[in-house]
Amino acid sequence: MAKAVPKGDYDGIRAEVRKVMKQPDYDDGSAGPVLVRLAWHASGTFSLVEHNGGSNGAGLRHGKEAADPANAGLYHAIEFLMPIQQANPWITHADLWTLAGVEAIKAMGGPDVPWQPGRMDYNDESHAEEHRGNISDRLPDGALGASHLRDVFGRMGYSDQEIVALSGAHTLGRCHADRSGFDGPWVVNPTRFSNQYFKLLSTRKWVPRKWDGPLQFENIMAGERLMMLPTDMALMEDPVFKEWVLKYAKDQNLFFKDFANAFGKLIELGVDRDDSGFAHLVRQAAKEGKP
Ligand code: CCH
Repeated sequence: MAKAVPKGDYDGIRAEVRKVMKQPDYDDGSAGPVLVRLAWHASGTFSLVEHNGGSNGAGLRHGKEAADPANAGLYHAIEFLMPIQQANPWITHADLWTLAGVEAIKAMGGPDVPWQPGRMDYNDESHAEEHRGNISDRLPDGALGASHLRDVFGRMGYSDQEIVALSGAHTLGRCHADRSGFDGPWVVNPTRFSNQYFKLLSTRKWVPRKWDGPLQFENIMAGERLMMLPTDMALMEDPVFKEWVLKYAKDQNLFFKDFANAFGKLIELGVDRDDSGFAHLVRQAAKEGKP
C-alpha cells in the first residue's frame, strides 16, 4: 500500500517511488528502468512544428497510444505507479510518471534532473483525441539508423549531441522479446546509471546475433550476452554522433550534465503552463479565442 502524503509534498512522492522501485520478482529486481522508459515514451511523441504530443495528459493510459506496439510492456510501469496515484489523487498521472522517471534515474546513481509539476491528465480516449492530435508513429524504431534518429529527435528540437546524451539511458534495463522483439541488456549491471553504455559501445566488438529475431548485435561479457540495437550501432557509424559517444565514454561527469539537461527538456516538451503553473491546455483556449 502506498502512503498518502500532504498535497504538494513531491519529496514524499519521490520516497514512494523509491519504494515501488524495489520489485524482487520483476526483471533485474527493479522497476527503475521501465519507469524511465515510461517518462521517455510519454514525452517523446512531441512535435515542435505541430506543437502536440509530449508528457502532458498521460495519454498513454488510453486507446491508441496504449495500444501502440512501441509502448508494449509500459503497462508494467503504469501499474507500479498506480497505488501511489490512488493514495495521492492530488498528483496527476502525467506529473507522477515524469517525477518517477527522474527519481528512478537519481536512485540508480544518475544525475539530478530538473522537474516541475503542472501537467494535467486526459480523462479518457475521447478527451485525449480532442487534445493530443495525431501522434502515431512518432517514437523511434530500433531497426533503423542515424537519419531516422535525426528525424525523430529533430522533430522534438534536439541536436546531435543531445541525441547521443539521451541514448545513454540504454545503460538501464533491457529489451524483452515479447515486447519489442529485441532481447537482452546493454550492460552487465542494468540498474546502475553510468556511462557504461558508451564505454561498451565504443570499445567492444559487436557482431550480429545469430537467432530468429530481428537484427541486433551482441558481445559476450562476463558470461552475459549483451546487446546493441541497430540504432545504438548507428551512433558509432555516424562521425558526428561518434565524437559524442567517445566524449561521454571518457567523461562521465560530462555525460551526466548533458543527460540531465536533455532529459529535463524532454519531460517539459509541450507542457504549456498558465499563470497558475498548471497546464490548462493553454493553446486550446487560445485557438478558441478565449483569453
Ligand atoms: Fe530505449 N529502448 N530507445 N531509450 N529504453 C528500449 C528500452 C529502453 C529505443 C529502443 C528501445 C531511448 C531511445 C531509444 C530506455 C530509455 C530510452 C527497448 C526495449 C527498445 C527496442 C523495449 C523492451 O523490449 O522492453 C530506440 C530505437 C531509441 C532511439 O533513440 C531514450 C532517449 C531513452 C531515455 C532517455 C530504457 C530505460 C529502456 C529499458 C526499459 C526496460 O524495461 O528495461
